[in-house]
Amino acid sequence: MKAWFAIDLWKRVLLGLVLGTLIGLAFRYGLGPERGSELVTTWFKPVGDAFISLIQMLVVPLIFTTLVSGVLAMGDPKRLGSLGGRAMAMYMITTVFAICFGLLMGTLVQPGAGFDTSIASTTDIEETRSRLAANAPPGTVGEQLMNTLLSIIPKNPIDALARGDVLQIIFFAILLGIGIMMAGEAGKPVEKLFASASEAIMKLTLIVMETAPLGVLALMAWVMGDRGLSVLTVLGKMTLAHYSACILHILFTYGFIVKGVLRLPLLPFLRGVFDAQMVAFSTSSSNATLPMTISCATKNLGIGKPIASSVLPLGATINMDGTALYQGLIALFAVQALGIPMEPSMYLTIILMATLVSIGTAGVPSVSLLLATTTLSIVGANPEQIVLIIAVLFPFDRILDMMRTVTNITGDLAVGTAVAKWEGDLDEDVFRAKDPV
Ligand code: DAS
Repeated sequence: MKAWFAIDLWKRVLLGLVLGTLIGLAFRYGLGPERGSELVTTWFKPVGDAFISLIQMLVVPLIFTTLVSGVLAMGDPKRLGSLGGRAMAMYMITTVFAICFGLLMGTLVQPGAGFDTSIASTTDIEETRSRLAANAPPGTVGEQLMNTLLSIIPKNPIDALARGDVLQIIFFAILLGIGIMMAGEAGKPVEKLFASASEAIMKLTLIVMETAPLGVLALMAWVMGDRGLSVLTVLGKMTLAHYSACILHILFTYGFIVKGVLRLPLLPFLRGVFDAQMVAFSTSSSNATLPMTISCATKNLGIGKPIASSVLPLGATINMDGTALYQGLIALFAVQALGIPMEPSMYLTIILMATLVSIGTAGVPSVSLLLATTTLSIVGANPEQIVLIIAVLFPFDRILDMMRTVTNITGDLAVGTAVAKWEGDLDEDVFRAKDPV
């Protein structure tokens, strides 16, 4: 047993991912889709759900205690302004690059060209119509964005903590930290309380992350057993365009930031984010991955806790490069599949809309596909065509969402590394410790 835990966590998680995939495919193609799907859903999905619940259990206490103690550790509220400003700027820049990669691969691969949209069954279409009706956010994208920004202020912080509203928790934790700081000596007992609580929750996170190999195995066995690889046959070109765009964005955009801008070695970064990427890949949820993202940031990349506990929860909620990239790709898929004429000016509109949609997307599985209605409407798809395109994509979205979520959290960690370096809160000895050279 000791030998098992002596192995690097990322190697154990990778083993879980590979084994889970093979098990899932064995069930699906060995026992047939129905029987295979039934067995993996009975045996593996509960273990995977338990793992997701275990890590989600950490999100609220981790963000709240670490962010309050992080703000206090900064010592100067003005630093929050510079930190926040740099993070927001980096969020926007990397998101625009992500969409450009999505548009590039959508143009080169042409995933929608000659696509037979009649594969969408009437059931798929009806189910999609009701899903869209149930999830349709009120008002225009501008109003939705305004609502998202206004909703950041919690009327009742205890209720925000109870509901796990990440943006409201971040808002309240920052103000509470500033309040404790301004209380001077009278605030010291509370400051000590939050510092020790944050330390305890970080340790608890490390313990829970030891279950990641089993959790990832169970989730991959369920997903692959339930969905199989039909995404490659039905949406082969879309999958190719999406995965290649994400990989190019991770290697070139984040690679340029780490190596070109920060002058840090790229391999330790890629090695340092790998655990979080595996959890993101298997859970398809940035929010569920957040404890692992914060753990990788502090333990592997040497990012200071004040920055890890602010930039990463904020990023998990409003910085979703993979999601934005996919919105650009869906727009081109629809234009190609439906034969809609594409004006050059529409590329700029797609970039703007995809950026707004990615800000408004929550960090949970497959939510951004339902928000694609806005992106599809701006390229000229009518309501019936929008339902059709989403109905075609929905059955396979989980496999595509896995890569979106990996890209989302990798982008958060790249921005976190940059902001930590610029704020002088990056322990480069820790960062470089992963450097095998
Ligand atoms: N699954 C979402 C996330 O958690 C991304 C998406 O749906 O695009 O990041």
